[in-house]
Amino acid sequence: MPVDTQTKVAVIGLGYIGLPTAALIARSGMPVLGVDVSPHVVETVNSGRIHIEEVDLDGLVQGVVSRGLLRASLTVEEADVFVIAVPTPVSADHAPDISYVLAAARTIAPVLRPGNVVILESTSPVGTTEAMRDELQKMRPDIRMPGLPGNGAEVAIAYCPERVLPGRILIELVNNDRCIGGITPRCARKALGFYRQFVRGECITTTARSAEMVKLVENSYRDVNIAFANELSVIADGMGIDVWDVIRLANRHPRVNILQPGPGVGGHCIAVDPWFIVHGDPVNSRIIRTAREVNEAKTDYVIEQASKLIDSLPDAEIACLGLAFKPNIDDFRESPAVKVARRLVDRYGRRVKLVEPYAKGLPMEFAGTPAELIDIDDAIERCPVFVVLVDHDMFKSVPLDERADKLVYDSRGIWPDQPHPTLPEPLRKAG
Ligand code: SAJ
Repeated sequence: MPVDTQTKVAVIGLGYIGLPTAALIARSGMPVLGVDVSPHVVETVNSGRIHIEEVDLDGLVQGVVSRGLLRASLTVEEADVFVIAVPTPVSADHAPDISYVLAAARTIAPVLRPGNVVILESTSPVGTTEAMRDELQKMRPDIRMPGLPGNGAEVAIAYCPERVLPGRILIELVNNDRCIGGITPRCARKALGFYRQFVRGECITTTARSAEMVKLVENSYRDVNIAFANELSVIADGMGIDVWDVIRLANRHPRVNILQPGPGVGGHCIAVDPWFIVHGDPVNSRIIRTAREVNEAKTDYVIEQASKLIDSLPDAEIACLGLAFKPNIDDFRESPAVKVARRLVDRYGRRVKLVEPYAKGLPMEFAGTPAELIDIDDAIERCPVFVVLVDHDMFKSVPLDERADKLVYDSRGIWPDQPHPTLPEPLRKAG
């Protein structure tokens, strides 16, 4: 579809989703204003640099800023399309907080004009797009909003969730299918026309409420399936069975595809979004809530099992392999590996060494502790005990002869050929 280079776009929130989205829209030829509350973010982007880590994003941002297609500001200006990509955190009691979305609505309300399209991309509890519409209507009674009694809405409001995988954001933003939910069918069609200009994947329209649920369901589906694998791993440990072997063999069934156990679920999405559903219907979300509990409990289980192994070799140095929340990325947000390593440092102090090829320095969670960052070669030389927390390719490629004499607790199953069992037999039983 030809790009309408006259369409002015404002992206509210320049975080992990907002900044790559703004840069990609700009690359397609539409002028984009990125708005953020942080002066540091605004300055960084305007100088053509980035404040987050994501593959190839630096070059893209530098290119579109230098061509004048993307600029950042603390204040919003008039535009044709507004894309909102602000955080929607959960509170300690798992209640979703949509205050940033409503604040973004209040930010754009003064510059809103008839003919505008407003799109929410933030992961949101069902009903948030309508709440955003109500907030806009409150501030702009002069503009007719969609889906309210009376005809002839003057602006279009839609929900279109991002569904990109960290580490592949730029590829997936363009190639993934998009689900576009309008407050009315007309709103959906308007938003569809916008996305078709820079998305190569299929764009499918639905209602705003369904689109909100689609996003939550995708991540809950994954959480439930990871919980199944994590539950199996604990059961198999108790029975003295190798869970990785069981999963590999069960997955040879044409209709079985079990995911991989690990030290818990990290990142900002899969461990959070299921709570939005549970909060929306606590009585009926039994599997979804239990899956969260199983995945959270797995982190404590790994800490206890690793500790038993460590206790069997008093005074030995311990290498924790990996801190990232998943393999081959430098993202430590909500990482179960960080939680496990931190608790081991609390228990075993300076005996614990951290190995993380993607860390530039010691992550802040370890500030003030005796923990030390060492490289994998040092670990192989110095540490008789290995606790594998992340399945980075670099760890997987360590050959057997370099680790055959190590006592290994492998929470990711990266070394099926490790000669001694993950846990000595008596420790397994005690687990
Ligand atoms: N994990 C396991 N076992 C597995 C798969 C994953 O323990 O078999 C763990 C990972 O180690 C990690 C966590 O789950 O700690 C999440 O990793 P992930 O790769 O499954 O997902 P994210 O959080 O990087 O991105 C997810 C994606 N959602 C789905 O795959 C349904 C992505 O498409 C979403 O856009 C993203 O959440 C988001 O922003 O919501």
